Amino acid sequence: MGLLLPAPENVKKVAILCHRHADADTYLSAYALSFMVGKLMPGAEASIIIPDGMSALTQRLAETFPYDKHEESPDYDLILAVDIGHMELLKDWSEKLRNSRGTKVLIDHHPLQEGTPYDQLMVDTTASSAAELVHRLFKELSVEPDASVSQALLIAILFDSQHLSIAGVGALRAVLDLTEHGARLDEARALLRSPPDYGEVIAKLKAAKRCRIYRAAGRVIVTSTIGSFQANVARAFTHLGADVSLVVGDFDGELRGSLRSNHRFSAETNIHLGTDVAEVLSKGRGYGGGHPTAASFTCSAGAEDVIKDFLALMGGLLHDAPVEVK
Ligand SMILES: [Mn+2]
Repeated sequence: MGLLLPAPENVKKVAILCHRHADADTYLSAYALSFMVGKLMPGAEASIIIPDGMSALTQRLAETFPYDKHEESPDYDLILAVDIGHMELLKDWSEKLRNSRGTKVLIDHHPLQEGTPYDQLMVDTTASSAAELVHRLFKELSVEPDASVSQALLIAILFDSQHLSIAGVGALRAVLDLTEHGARLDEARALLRSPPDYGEVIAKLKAAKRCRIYRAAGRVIVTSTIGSFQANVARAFTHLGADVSLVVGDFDGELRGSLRSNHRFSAETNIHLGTDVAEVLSKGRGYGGGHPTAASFTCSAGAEDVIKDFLALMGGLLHDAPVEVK
């Protein structure tokens, strides 16, 4: 699966492309690739391109691992796209990539989409991060990462592998090798820790203080009200062990609701929070939908009415009326 890059003398401009709203994996992989381009093609100018901003975490990481901003070029001789997933995630760069006359390379751990315009691929869906593939590329092309690049790749691997909990052997080998090149695990973990958002903390604790607990068919259902962070609060209730949670709050004269359930509940009951709950609750008075274990809705009814309707709906779906636990 070795990549064949164009000869250095034919490359003046290189674009290293991240997916939109860049996360730690795509950005730090791009950071490492720009170092690699500098080693392999010292005469080329490498630009990291971030189509639609960065996540808050990535913004913080980019202070430690900064990139040089260059004026956008009309075209590039080489485009390295990393951790892209869907072409739509490139925003306006999707067309620029298609129309480019340069060599287009994809380095990705997402499944390959049909009809993509790349000339060369390094795609491995068994990798838990794109950074793991970038590390492999350093090996294949015999480029030694320095301590900063090693640290960047280590952080990206930790980020995308949920702190190695879903890491495969390849990622673990890469981690070991990166630490031997100067990366530090303790520092990587520290850089990934986000400062608390106290607005969210207070919202969670207030909602917890006024939550109501129900049992139906052996399951635990939790409802509460809060004016903001409904989704985070609903998720927090499932982290506490609730099977299903509903959190509602007024926002701009409307009622907003968030629903969460855990995977066991979803698998065992087949209740889809998007189609079975959010859509039903908002029907005729708003709109809603979502995924099996995460959904939301907006509607014009009052909080107490919606909670009552939700409990009745869950009673029907579970064939057992919820009973409040006092
Ligand atoms: Mn990734």
